Amino acid sequence: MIDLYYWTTPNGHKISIMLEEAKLAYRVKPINIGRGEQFDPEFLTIAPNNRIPAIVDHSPQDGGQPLSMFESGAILEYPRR
Ligand SMILES: N[C@@H](CCC(=O)N[C@@H](CS)C(=O)NCC(=O)O)C(=O)O
Repeated sequence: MIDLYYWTTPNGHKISIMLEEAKLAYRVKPINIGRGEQFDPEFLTIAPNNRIPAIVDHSPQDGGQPLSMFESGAILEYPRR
């Protein structure tokens, strides 16, 4: 399962569209950037650039620990089954 840290912006939509098209299971975790939620310390451990989108893959292909990733271009290139 992938957690998508998201807000309703074009960069957020890029990732929700990719996840839908790839038919991958994901949960949306809203980050209201208008309220400054991108600066919450818990979110900064996932996205130290204080920007959405970001993801946490709880089942990475290598069977390792949950993997967090930020930057929409990197997320789009991240290989998944
Ligand atoms: N280069 C980044 C840009 C991400 C970005 O600018 N996100 C905006 C929303 S579209 C954001 O989270 N802004 C919050 C802020 O700057 O504090 C990417 O492609 O992921």
